[in-house]
Amino acid sequence: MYTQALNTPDREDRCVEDAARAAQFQARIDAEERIEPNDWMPSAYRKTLTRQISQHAHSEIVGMLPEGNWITRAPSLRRKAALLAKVQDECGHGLYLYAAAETLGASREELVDLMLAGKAKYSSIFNYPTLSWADIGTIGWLVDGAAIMNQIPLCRCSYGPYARAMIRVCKEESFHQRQGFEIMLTLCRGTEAQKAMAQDALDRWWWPVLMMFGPPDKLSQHSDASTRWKIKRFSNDELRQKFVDATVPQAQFLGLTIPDPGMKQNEAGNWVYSAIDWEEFNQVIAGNGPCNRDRLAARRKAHDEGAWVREAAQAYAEKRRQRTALQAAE
Ligand code: FAQ
Repeated sequence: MYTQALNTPDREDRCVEDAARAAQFQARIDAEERIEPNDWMPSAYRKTLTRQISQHAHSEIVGMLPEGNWITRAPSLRRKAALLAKVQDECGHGLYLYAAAETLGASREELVDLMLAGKAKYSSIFNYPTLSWADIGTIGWLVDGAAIMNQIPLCRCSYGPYARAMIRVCKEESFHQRQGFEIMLTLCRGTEAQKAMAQDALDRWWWPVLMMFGPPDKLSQHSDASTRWKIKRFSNDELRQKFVDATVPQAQFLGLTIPDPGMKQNEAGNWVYSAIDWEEFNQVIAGNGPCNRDRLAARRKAHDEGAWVREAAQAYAEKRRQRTALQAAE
């Protein structure tokens, strides 16, 4: 939908960069103006947005797998309907995001191919297994909770199509977070075994969720440029801290223990957490997490099995194009 707005004949002109244009561009950003697809932009801005938006899209699509694993095993019809709707929402988010990435000139096919070839990243969090029903509650509560913390500021991102896509995504993620928290509340108010299941899920997901916010600020390669361009409004560590501060009282309300015995509240009221195992994060993003291979194999299989749908859609579009051309010629 967005791609139709692209003014392709001007594309080469738009690539001609000079200092004056770059200064004008930065002045627009500083004045909080939105950058739109046909506006001139530095190629590095286009590149980093294509990278971030496509990685975000891949995360939504791969993120369907850990929860999709529980649709057939949800404990009631109501839980099943809610989970099915949530997983479909994540698919929708992936589609808005691919459309937003396409406005920057990359095609969806090329972006998806990079992911299937293992060359494009997606969020580290989706490389962990969902072992019990409590994992579904924990994903909604913590993974969607972390996603919202990161994505609310993206609604004010300088690039219009991304910022607008984020508004709807955030509304849906808020609902997902609540349904996850409600699953946790039900388990925590249930039997001892149910509460133990909830605690076990929190123990396994806590540290990987903190890693979702990305490397510490001093190691984040893209942060300086993304902050200057107002793609990022808060740093990785700032968002991680906001998330921890918001989550500790929720865990206390549930009666669960965050698996960080060293965690303390400082004078400013922030919860100071222990060191994160960045070696684990590096391994996961290098393709060596517990489920990386399974996730990519599942996406490749779905892509291959869906080839007929893409071919049928293309054949239909071609038929319509020919019919319109014939009608115009009459
Ligand atoms: N996993 O220099 P930085 C969701 C990479 S959606 C994997 O700090 P940046 C919804 C990073 O790409 C979750 N890779 O990078 C849902 C870069 O590598 P590159 C996804 C990571 O971009 C819920 C390198 O490390 N959300 O959960 C990760 O400035 C439930 C250096 O890092 C988004 O994508 C990671 N965790 O900041 C779905 C939000 N962190 O590209 C289903 C948009 C970093 O040079 C179920 N993205 N890397 O090869 C962002 O806000 C940013 O891209 C950050 C990273 C904050 C993720």
